[in-house]
Amino acid sequence: MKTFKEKVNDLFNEQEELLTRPNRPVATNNGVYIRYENPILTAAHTPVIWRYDLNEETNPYLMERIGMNATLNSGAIKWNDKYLLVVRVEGADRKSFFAIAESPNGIDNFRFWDFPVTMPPAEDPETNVYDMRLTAHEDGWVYGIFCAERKDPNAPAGDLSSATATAGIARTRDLQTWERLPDLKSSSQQRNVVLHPEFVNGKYALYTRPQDGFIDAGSGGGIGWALVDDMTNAVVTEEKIIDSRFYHTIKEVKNGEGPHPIRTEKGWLHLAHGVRGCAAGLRYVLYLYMTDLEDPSKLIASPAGHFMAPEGEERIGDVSNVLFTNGWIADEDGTVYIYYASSDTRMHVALSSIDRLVDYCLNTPSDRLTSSGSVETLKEQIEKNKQIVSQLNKESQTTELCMNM
Ligand code: BGC
Ligand code: BMA
Repeated sequence: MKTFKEKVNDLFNEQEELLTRPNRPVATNNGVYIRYENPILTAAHTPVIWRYDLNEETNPYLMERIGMNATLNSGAIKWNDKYLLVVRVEGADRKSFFAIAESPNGIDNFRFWDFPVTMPPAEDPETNVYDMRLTAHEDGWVYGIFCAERKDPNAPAGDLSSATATAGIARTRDLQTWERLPDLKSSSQQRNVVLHPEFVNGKYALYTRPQDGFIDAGSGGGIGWALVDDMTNAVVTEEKIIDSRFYHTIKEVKNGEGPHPIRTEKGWLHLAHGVRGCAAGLRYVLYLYMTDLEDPSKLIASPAGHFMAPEGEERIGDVSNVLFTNGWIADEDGTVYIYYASSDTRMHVALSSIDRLVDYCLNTPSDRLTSSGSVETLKEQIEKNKQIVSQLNKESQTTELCMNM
């Protein structure tokens, strides 16, 4: 029989093994990004000191006292040369909270800080918070914008599910202490609100996602854009849609900005999620688009379809058939670390580069929105390729002839 102390040691050792497990790239040939073998964070990565009472007197069976259910939709930032995620951790009690995990290389060895984030509640305290987007703004603050969810005050008695979604706003200088600012004021509910990193015409610029109800985007046409004077009292006065939803596409039901866009020579590079309905429920996939450098609200590239969709184990989880992202990090060398969650359960990383993602956006055909349009797009590529292939064949025949001589 192991002693209590030995069992405690086992817990720490097992976790150490999990945390230090090297992550390896998975061979793929799509040329756009590389997936990695292991999820970078799971509920089992949350610290032992969170979950267990390590006192033999109060926990003689060494049980998990506070269960953790999932680690998902994480904001990301490079901070003092470390890759930091503000993880949405969901407890067994279904409440989400934020906690920071850091890695020296962005692909493995992610480790949670000892304490989760203490996020001061809003004046009208919310029940649940989730999906933080981080923006190191040129004003010097790091902002975190997230969804603050409350029970719908207008729900009929007995309806304990209807909720309202509002954009919660906080800022920090050290990622340790967070100052809560008033929630975004908007005429509609809001989820997936993201702060652009630069001032635009001297104002703060927000990507928004107006929605009629808690789940339905309804008349909300897609990803919106609003300029705001003051983040300490952020009010959406005018909002325009910059990336629309369309019938029979991957984003027909809903879409939402992922992390804030990356500035590139050819325009702002955006990562977003698109949602469609099907018999199995909502299907969430990731897509990319680009907007103009001078006017980040002007769409300049809109490649058709999804960029990443759930595969294999990613398909299964608490909310299956979901990929969601709200964090990526672009390194100085152009490498892009895409942090995404699968099925509201675990976090992954995929690697790409600014050049590849921009090439993908500018050269992937856009959606002609009908089957016949898609066939035309395909035929154009086949025609061009047939010429290249016949040229290649001619060349290889010549080589063969030469070699046979
Ligand atoms: C969940 C979110 C989800 C939202 C809409 C919330 O209660 O926590 O993960 O996106 O509902 O379905
Ligand atoms: C929501 C998002 C995410 C979640 C997704 C799937 O609308 O905001 O929190 O990953 O649904 O459940």
